[in-house]
Amino acid sequence: VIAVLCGGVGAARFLSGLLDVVDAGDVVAIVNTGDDTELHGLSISPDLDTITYTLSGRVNPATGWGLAGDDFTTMDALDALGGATWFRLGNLDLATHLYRTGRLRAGASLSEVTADLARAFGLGLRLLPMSDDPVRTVLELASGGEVSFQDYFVRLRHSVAVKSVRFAGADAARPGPGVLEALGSASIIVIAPSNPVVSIDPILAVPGVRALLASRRRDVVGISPIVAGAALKGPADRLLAELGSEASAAAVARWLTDVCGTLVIDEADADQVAGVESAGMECVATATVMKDAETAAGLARTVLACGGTPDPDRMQAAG
Ligand code: FO1
Repeated sequence: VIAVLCGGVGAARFLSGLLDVVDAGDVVAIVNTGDDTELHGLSISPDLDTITYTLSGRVNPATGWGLAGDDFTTMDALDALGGATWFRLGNLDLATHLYRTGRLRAGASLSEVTADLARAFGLGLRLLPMSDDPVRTVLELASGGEVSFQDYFVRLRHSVAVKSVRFAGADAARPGPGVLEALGSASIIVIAPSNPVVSIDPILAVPGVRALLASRRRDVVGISPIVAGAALKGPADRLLAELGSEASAAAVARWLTDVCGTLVIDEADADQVAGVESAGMECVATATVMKDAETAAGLARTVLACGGTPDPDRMQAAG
């Protein structure tokens, strides 16, 4: 089994490549729910949906979230009523949120609903929320006050400086069903190229997860989401700098070194290898910018070949 800690868009792209080289039945994705939000009375799980939509081939390719070909006439009608429309919910996307909300209201767990949605979208891998209990990323702004993740990321377009980040509910959250078992039995654990601050840290904050990865750090392989000093998408570079670190592969290594033994960085960052190694990690430089399916598959092969305990199926896939 290959376990992958996932955020949103970057993780979804990596999973696409991974599923080109191994059987979906061997993959378990453990997904951040700190971005989750309630809007219009609907329970919305953006990272779970981005992965589901991407792996089913139905994601809006221009944005990396929502559904291709969706339209927003319901949003327009809501706007005409004076409703909040800053968080864009397409008509087809709304079906997912209506379904999830109805099931949760009827007593289903987020894990059960996620498994049913994954099946409905034809996915073969296991998609596990990091917890079925509410965990919400909260950002304290340098200008004062706190905002939810989606307020920060979408309404404020992450254009404000952040002083600190916390994960409300994490201490009381239980790992989702199967999460610790998958992390304990996987032959390799991959930290996808997601934002270490607001996508990976929430997963590590779920009680038991960080300690388990630390005990298996030699089998944990991460992929730097920072390439040549910048994030490919989103605010990871600014957040690292605002929180006292810096936007570099070596800084990502320092951020993850207690739970991760190997960092895969982009070939553009060959000058960062020494910095990654001085953080106590193995370092492999390769093409990590997943501009097409071939690059994503190649990255997956490289990741599988450079970490974890021997597993003939996995090694065969690594080529
Ligand atoms: N991101 C935006 O920048 N603007 C949006 O209006 C927006 C709507 C949206 C609706 C559903 C969904 O699943 C994701 C959505 N996202 C939007 C992305 C969302 O903010 C994610 O949390 C980020 O991609 C970070 O993972």
